[in-house]
Amino acid sequence: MPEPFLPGILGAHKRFEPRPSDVFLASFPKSGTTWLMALTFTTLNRTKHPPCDPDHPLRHRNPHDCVKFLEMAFSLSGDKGNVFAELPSRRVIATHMPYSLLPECITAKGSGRGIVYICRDPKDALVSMWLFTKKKMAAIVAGSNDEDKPPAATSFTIEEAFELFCDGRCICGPQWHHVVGYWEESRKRPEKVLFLRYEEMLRDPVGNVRKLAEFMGCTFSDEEEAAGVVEQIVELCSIDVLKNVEVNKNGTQEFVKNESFFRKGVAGDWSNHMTPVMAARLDKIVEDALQGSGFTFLAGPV
Ligand code: PAP
Repeated sequence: MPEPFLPGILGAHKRFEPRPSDVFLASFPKSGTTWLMALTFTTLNRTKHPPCDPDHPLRHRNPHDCVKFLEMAFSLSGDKGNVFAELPSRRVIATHMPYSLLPECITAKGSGRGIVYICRDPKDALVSMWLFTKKKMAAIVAGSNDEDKPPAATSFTIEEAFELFCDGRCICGPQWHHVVGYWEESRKRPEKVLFLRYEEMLRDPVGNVRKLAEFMGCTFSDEEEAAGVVEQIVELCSIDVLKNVEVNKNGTQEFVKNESFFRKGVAGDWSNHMTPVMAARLDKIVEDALQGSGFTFLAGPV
């Protein structure tokens, strides 16, 4: 964990007050969080904001403005108020924290609070994170008046990113530990943790949105199914639609342009940036680390 994240994590542990109806979206960075935020927000709020509404919040707000990160919100608010206290129920809250770092009030047995985890092939998460980091560093450098700007911020190579990732030295790393922590919990308590796979969601978005709704206790009615509401949610939250929303083309979050959250949105893009030798090395590291866990990234539907 980078040091600047620590006060936010501590703040979440000390001051977050959960509600039984909360839904937590957990992920290793660059695994499809933004997509999951959009799908969850739209699914839960579909009565108030029908997905076909031309004025739907996602048509003028970035998903990161609709769903906040637990640790980041506490980090930004310092010792001041708890931004989540002001939100109406049902709240949707995101986190990149590993399962082992979640506040006990969220994980406690019998707490009834739902966690949806999204997992992605580590090679694609790595490539996505590397490209995002380069963009973020370039934006920080461009916005800085400091004479001592890091001179070669954007020259961060895939080889450098790869070595750090293989060592588990990246935000929330090692990635495979992050995934397995949630996967194990989803096996022990499937009613508490829903484990989704980015690649499966690309293959069958409608089926996965149905699964998500069922998990959150808001299954689509026959009327909604007949009216094509699930398909409308999938369409609204598709990368092509979200990419073209004005705020996602020109808006910003803290040091990050909103457009950086929407790149290709496919499975297997790693092969355009990593050599087969690099891929085989990472696959082997992951395979060795996961031995005995019963989990594999190569599995089909879980
Ligand atoms: P975060 O950790 O900063 O929140 P996150 O949203 O988890 O990022 O991951 C970004 C990835 O999800 C990007 O992948 P890529 O770099 O390989 O393209 C991004 O393109 C992808 N993504 C964002 N929105 C969608 C979407 N609606 N459908 C599918 N993929 C998406």
